Amino acid sequence: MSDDAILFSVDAGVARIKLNRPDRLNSFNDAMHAQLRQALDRVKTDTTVRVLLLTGSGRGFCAGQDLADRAVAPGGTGVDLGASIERNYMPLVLTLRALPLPVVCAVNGVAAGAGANIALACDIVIATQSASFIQAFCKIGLIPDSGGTYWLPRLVGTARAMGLALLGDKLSAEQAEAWGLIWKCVDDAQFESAVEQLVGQLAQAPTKGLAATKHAIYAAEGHLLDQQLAMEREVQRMLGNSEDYREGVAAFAGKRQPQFKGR
Ligand code: T3D
Repeated sequence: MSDDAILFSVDAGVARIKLNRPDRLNSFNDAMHAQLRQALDRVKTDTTVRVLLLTGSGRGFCAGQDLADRAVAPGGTGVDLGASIERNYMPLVLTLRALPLPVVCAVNGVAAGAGANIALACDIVIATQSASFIQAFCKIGLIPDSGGTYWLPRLVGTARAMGLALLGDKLSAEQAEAWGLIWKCVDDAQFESAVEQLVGQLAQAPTKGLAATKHAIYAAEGHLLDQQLAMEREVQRMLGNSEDYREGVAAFAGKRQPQFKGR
């Protein structure tokens, strides 16, 4: 096993981040947050990267905060969790949402606590059939953080959001797909190839257009129709000047496959 809390690589337009504390179900400690921040900084600035894949090592995706790092005990003093959220979880979620490229989360096993909600912060969530999602916070007296109270009602409606958050039951990947919490659940045997096919496709796609699409869809959550239409007009104006748009139209006319450059 590697000592690195994450594994990071960039190849053929795909940046890969693998959470790598499998003996702790890839739960977050400070080292993992720091290494993740560094990797995301590189993704932000490396113009060769056209898709980011986030996944986990071993049998789990991520079990949220490493509770072994929280030295609290009954009768003792509390801890300022707000400081941890401010320093680590908030910037992580906001960075994933803001990246100017598609972010795929491949949920390879259990995703619990902040682990579940960081998966939901990604643009496309694909899960292996044996994976599951657990809003574990209620079992330790906390609220769903890392965007949990924001994504859950939007993705599955208030009734299901409440059930998941207040009961902390395990939601299977299949049920998560059926409820619209995630994009897709794939048989365990096909999971790896499905993930590779997905990131391969996105790495060849018109990155600027995809980035603008994700940002427009997220912006729609706070817009009225006329505001959204105005936004679409402005974004389309910008994309009409992109190299990839010209290539897409030329490829269509020439009845050939487009060769997008992400510009
Ligand atoms: O603190 C702050 O900064 C505020 C932010 C908080 C964000 C949060 O994420 S709070 C929520 C924290 N997470 C949890 O409460 C989940 C805790 N884990 C579990 O409930 C279970 O492990 C799972 C349901 C995820 C999986 O269960 P199972 O039976 O498949 O595995 P297991 O046996 O419980 O776990 C395997 C090992 O990983 C085990 O270690 P051991 O006994 O083999 O030495 C277990 O202790 C360890 N582990 C799992 N989750 C965590 C963990 N160790 C530390 N922290 C964890 N979160």
